[in-house]
Amino acid sequence: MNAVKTLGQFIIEKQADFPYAKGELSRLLRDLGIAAKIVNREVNKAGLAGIIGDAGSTNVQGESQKKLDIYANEQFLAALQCGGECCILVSEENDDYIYIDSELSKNAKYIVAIDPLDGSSNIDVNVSVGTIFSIYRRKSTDGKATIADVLQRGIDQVAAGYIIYGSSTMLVYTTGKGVNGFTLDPSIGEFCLSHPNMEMPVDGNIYSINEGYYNHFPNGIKKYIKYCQVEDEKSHRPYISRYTGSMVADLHRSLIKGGIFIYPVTARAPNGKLRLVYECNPMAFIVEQAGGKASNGYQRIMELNVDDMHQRSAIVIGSMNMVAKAEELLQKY
Ligand code: AHM
Ligand code: MG
Repeated sequence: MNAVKTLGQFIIEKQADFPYAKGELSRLLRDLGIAAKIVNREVNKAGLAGIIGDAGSTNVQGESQKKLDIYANEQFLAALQCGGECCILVSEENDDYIYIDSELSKNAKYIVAIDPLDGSSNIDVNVSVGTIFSIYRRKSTDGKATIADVLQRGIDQVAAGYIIYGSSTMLVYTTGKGVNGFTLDPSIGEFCLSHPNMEMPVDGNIYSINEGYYNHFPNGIKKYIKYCQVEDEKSHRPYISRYTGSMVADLHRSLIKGGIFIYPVTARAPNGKLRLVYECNPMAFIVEQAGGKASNGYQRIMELNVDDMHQRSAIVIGSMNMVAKAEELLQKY
């Protein structure tokens, strides 16, 4: 009989990969896992709990907030406050970064950036949503952590992960030594290792992009979409198109089956829609660790400078060869 390995056991085991680790990152990951279970419980019964729908407020980006956006944000903040390992939280739902001011956190070394509930427009219709997180080590050595600690590039991430609240709930994360996926077993309330050493196929035949905006796309993206649709047996084209409106769900599928996810600049979103710090960078870290590629079409996502914690970026991410082809066309046209 195969023994079950829980997320908690796995994290402790992997701590040995970091010779000087004192267990802080492990505890931080554990705290995020606990908050994920609480959010999962509410997402699962959203229709019953009166928490479907808009909260009547907007976030810093002027997007309307769902009640579950706010709930998830509160849960992750509470978990980090109790954990004592995180000094600053950056969230899609908060205009400014939040100092974690608890007695426990006074020597905290880590900064967490989070999109607590990504794809939240899908909640009301029972389609998968996700959480995306990114973890940085603070660079300043004394006093309070500063904005410079927050504005680090993606290559400085020490860990990143996502939770997908789907037909099953999974937590997938990396600390820079490969990618591992854990499925929540609701009967024991634990994330259990189900997808060890995830590797993204170098090629695929599924593309994810909101084609409704076709007329607003740059020429290179239009050419790539046409390339996906051409009949060519050798390269398995035409490709299949899948787009849920939840980046986590679309990328999770690409990670497992191979594929490409694109959110380009558009006439209406001249800098792209997705946020660099808590959407693009963590997903780029995971995808690269699984053998895939992530860029804005011209430059590696994780090397982009961060000037604003809510800044947006175009993103072309997924299987190595598919991303390379999209980049080639973007740069040519
Ligand atoms: P959100 O953070 O406000 O939920 O927006 C992010 C989501 C992504 O998950 C998804 O890929 C994208 O927005 C969908 O946007 P659009 O409806 O413009 O295609
Ligand atoms: Mg989001």
